[in-house]
Amino acid sequence: MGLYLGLDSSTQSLSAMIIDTAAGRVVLEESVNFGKSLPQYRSPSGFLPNDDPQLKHSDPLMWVEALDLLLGQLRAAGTDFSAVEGISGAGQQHGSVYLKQRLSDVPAWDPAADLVSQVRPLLSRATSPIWMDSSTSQECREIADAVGGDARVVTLSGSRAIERFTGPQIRAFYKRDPQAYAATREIHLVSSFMASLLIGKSAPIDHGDGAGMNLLELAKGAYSSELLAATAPGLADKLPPPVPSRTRVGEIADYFVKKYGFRAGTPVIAFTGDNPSSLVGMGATEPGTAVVSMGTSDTVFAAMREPRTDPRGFGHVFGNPAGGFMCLICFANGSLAREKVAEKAGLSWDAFEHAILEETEPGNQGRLMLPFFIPEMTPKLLAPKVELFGSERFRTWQEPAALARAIVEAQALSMQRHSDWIGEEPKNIRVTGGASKNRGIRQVLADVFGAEIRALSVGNSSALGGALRAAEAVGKLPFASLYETFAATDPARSASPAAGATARYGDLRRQLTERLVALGA
Ligand code: XUL
Repeated sequence: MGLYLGLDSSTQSLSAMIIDTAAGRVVLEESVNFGKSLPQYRSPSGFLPNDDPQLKHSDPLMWVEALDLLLGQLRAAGTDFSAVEGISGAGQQHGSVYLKQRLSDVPAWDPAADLVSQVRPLLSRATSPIWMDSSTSQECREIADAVGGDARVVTLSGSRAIERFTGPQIRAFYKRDPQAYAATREIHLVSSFMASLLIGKSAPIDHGDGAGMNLLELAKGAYSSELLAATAPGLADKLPPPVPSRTRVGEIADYFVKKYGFRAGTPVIAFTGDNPSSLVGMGATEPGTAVVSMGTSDTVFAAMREPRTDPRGFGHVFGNPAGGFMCLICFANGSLAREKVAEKAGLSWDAFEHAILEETEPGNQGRLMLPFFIPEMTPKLLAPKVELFGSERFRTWQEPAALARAIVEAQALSMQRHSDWIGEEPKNIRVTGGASKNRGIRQVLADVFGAEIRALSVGNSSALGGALRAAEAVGKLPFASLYETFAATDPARSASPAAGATARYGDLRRQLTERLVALGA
């Protein structure tokens, strides 16, 4: 039949997509929203509320429980798991899970009990720092100093030492709770943890997501002894090995065969990070097409011809799951900032779109807004700050339409400036994520970048990427032919630059650059 299952363990939900490669269609999509379906974890947005805005942790047991819940939902929806020929998936990047035992050393999951009660006693750390955490500046400094400076970290790992990356987070854990660190036998990324649950053993870490740890030596695809030593003692023994993304990491555990009816021996392909997975799901694993993903965070990413690095230190180089490398720039204040501005300006989401398209014009009469409601990584800003600037007439929250355009244009200009180091101006941009449904936002991206904007018909590109990666690795179907079927663009959701619009951004681009430079970017 050719059914492949892709999973996406993201900040707010765990999602599944099943594709049928023989019929060329998505069979079904299903999702568990952590806040709504698992309120007992007290994480309405997928992480534990904390008074300190820099601390962002999640309960990893929530992800475990979500897996049983999701598979149960899929079975209730009539899914015949015995027809699934391969599984892969993705996890939110950088987050880490700490275990007292190697998962390969624990008894097989018992199908008579649920997964969460079997994983609970294995945790050596009750919570997992996630990508939104920005509490490790001190540790980043220490790691960079230990290896001889920022430039050395970039050369080795493809990024500066970054607060949310796994290495600095591990160092912070080691410093804050050395006993618990010493009692930790294995540290997983969210991606390798989810794959481990499925195979009932320790799954390796793929090069795509592994590159977001500040621990992997990109050129070699192996952990860097310098970075390991700079991060925490004995770390090499606690990490699963790094592997190419298309590695078959094991077979589905008996637990899932007995409980949900998977076929014994169903192969599981290494899980990767949500962005690398999305690169596949968006059909963008060849250079020339950039992706703008507008979810909780906004990310801009693209396959790279050669592994360049960002001289300003904000962008990253990760592994491209199809081989080679990809670049990525992440903006924490994505949808959250757009939604906050819409709310403060008293605009519904439809009114927000209307304001951009019908009530304002490209260039917004020189008005811009830099909106940082939560700590930002690009540019690095640990204390939230919202700044309106531009023309003298733009000093208050009383101009809702101008505000809507101001934030969207500033975000697009910031994406453009912060991706200039890639050395290639994208002429084709594919957009994904909730905000990409907004016609106004698509038009601003087209105008600012002077590029054709296309959205895919499929919604969750990260889950789709998982299913496609399973089909490629297990079913031996080339990505190019899979893209033709599954990464088709939706003509109703495209945008082209309006005549003369791109040229109208010269002044705003200059203003924004000045502000970014003033912020140290
Ligand atoms: C990328 C990043 C985020 C998360 C979101 O570096 O931190 O995009 O992957 O899940």
